[in-house]
Amino acid sequence: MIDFAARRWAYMERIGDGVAILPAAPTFIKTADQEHQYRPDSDLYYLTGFAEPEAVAVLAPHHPDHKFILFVRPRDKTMETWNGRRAGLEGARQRYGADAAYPIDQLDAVLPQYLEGVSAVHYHFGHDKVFNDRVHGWLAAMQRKVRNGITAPHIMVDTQVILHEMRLRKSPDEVALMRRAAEIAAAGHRKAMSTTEPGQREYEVQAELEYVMRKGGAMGPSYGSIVGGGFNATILHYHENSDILNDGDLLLIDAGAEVEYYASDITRTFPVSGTFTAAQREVYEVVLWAQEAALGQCQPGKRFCDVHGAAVRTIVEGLVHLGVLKGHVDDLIAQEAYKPYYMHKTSHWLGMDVHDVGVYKVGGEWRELEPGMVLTVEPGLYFGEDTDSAAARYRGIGIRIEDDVLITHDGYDVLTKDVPKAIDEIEGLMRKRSAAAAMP
Ligand SMILES: [Mn+2]
Repeated sequence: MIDFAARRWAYMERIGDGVAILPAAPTFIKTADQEHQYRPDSDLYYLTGFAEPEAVAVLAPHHPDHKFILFVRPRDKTMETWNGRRAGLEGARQRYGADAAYPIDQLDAVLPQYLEGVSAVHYHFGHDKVFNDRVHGWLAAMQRKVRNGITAPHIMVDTQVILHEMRLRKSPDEVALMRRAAEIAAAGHRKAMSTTEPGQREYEVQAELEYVMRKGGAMGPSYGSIVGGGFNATILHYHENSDILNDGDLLLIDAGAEVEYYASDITRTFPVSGTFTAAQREVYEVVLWAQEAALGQCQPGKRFCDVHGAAVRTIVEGLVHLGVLKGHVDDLIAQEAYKPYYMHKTSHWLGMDVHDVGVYKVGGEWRELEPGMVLTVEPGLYFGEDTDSAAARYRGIGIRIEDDVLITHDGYDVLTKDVPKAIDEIEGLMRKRSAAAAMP
């Protein structure tokens, strides 16, 4: 159970006499009058637990009475009958703990009063241009009134500076939710591995996997599931998931679950037939070694770049071993000779957002890993349709192995360890599938 009030107090302590403005995420139209499923803004939800659209939270630690203000949609019997329940003004106070609540349509009239006498406004200039303009409008209007003795805020601070640093370090209750998101997705991946058969469509495997995740209590996938067989496995963000899975091809699945707005993010690659070919095995072992090398860097005091550096070194050593690259490992790394086959980074932060908040460099230096940070470790190798002749033997092989990793006091904890990734474990799980199918 997340203690949102405790989070707000911790945050307000850190913004001092500043005021934070946190708007709800906009809704997006899918087609005509149909909306995409609503996903609350992570910053707003992190501090309030409020998940409705058309809302704004204001945190004003300097205010004597109203430190937490919510602007929300008022109750409306007809609208609620059609579109779902609303907390309304009373719910904002009683269920979400707001000191004051106003209808959202009073935002322009009421919000500026909470900015008087305040030095800094904390706000995320990210993506909502319309709301950016409103914030600027309030500040400009206040600055026009300074001759009347009003003090207008003169510092704009992005929520990246304080709030995103808090979100980067996961508390034990957040880790518990992320662990659940990881376990549910792991169960989905195991199900995919143990039901895939040659001749199936990619979406049939996607359906098995997503069924297990939703049935297991996830809100749904944390991002669009990638289920790609054969050459589709060499397309990093393949999303059609519609082709036939052929005997002899690899299947790459990159899919995670969302649990109370916390994400998991897992990739596994396995043979459609249940048995790796010799060429697939050679490449798979390189990627697995690279992941092990990268995991070895996941400990407090190591820098974010060390994880990628270890993966790249092992990938290059492997490509030399496979005869795909020729030369000295250090030179090949310096020349980025691996980029045609390994073109993405090894890690990103993971949390409420799949590519979670938190800057990667501090003062120009890659930041040090600390206990409570969660990152993915996901090296890969891809030999696409236009692979050069040196790698012709591996053409059509796309492999990525991705786990979610919590940095602990003495090392790391792999949250997604319940999905097999060693070759014999994968083949063992898939053999049970054939045995079950063969039973009378
Ligand atoms: Mn990822």
